[in-house]
Amino acid sequence: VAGSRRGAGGELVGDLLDRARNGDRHAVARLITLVENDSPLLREIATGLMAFAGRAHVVGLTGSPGVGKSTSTSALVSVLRSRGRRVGVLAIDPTSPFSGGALLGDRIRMQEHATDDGVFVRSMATRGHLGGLAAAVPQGVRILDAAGCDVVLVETVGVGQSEVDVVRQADTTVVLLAPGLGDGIQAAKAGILEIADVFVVNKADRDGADQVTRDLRHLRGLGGGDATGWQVPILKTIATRREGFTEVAESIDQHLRWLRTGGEFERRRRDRSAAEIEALALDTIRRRFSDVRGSAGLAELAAEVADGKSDPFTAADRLLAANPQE
Ligand SMILES: Nc1nc2c(ncn2[C@@H]2O[C@H](COP(=O)(O)OP(=O)(O)OP(=O)(O)O)[C@@H](O)[C@H]2O)c(=O)[nH]1
Ligand SMILES: [Mg+2]
Repeated sequence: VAGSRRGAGGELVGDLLDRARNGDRHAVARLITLVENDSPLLREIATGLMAFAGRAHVVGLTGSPGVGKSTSTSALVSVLRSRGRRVGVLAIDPTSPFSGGALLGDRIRMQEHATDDGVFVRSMATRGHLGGLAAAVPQGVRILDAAGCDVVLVETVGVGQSEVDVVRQADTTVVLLAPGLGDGIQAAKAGILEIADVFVVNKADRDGADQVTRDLRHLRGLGGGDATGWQVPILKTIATRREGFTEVAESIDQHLRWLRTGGEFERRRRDRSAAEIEALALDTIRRRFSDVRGSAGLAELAAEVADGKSDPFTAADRLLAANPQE
């Protein structure tokens, strides 16, 4: 079609979007790859998605490497499917030192859903540069949303700020812990306790699960109770035996109902949009700056600072002045 832009594979974005909306998993996968690879078609995709996204319940699942996120996700998918929901799964940067070939492992764990037309599973890797995840994940979520998923589960390893940022983009955040991972402390450090809407203590078949549960109750109590009226549930699961996930699904639904009654839903979605815009804008600035680093005298300025001929503040001002932001 004259005037339409074509992707690397020769597909029209509009055609891909139409197919994705009809549940064509190849189109969904292709679109997510385009987003992941920061394709020049990204803007066109984002524009095309506007009319079809915003319907799905976005649920973040986070926790330390090996806590059982993928196994739990798979078990949760089964429960949601039995309730007739269409489910999308986005596993973010699932390379963890704990399970080694996590990507392959995740595929195996999700295998049971591979032939189910109502389940879309995709992994998404970071693209290396800052801002990448926060900018890319919402588009991936929108694609799954537009493809008709009622629930989109976003699995992310809760170890750093970028993951916390990703989790912030969920409507409901499930934080998983397990005995024997030093998890309470880890989670507190990573700042993921504050963002939990639902706590799941997985590996409840192991010693120490009750202690983790008590620790969590204590930590929850220290929070002084949520003024907004949501009491964060603490649930126990055994993901390998699929035990406890009816309750997890129920809590997630309850949380969504609570979000919708109090106006919190809109507030969270606006926060999410703000974070996304910010990530995109910062990404653009960083890109400009990395062009700058190559071209506009950073080496000379660095030499001046190193030789004591200039102070770094003045040098930074000069670098910016030499490279105006258009
Ligand atoms: N005993 C026990 N083992 C479990 C349970 N849930 C998961 N596991 C095991 O824990 C290991 C890690 O599980 P995953 O589901 O891959 O954990 P993950 O959090 O997705 O791991 P990463 O994505 O690598 O961070 C696997 O060997 C699972 O079989 C459980 O409830 N009990
Ligand atoms: Mg995993």
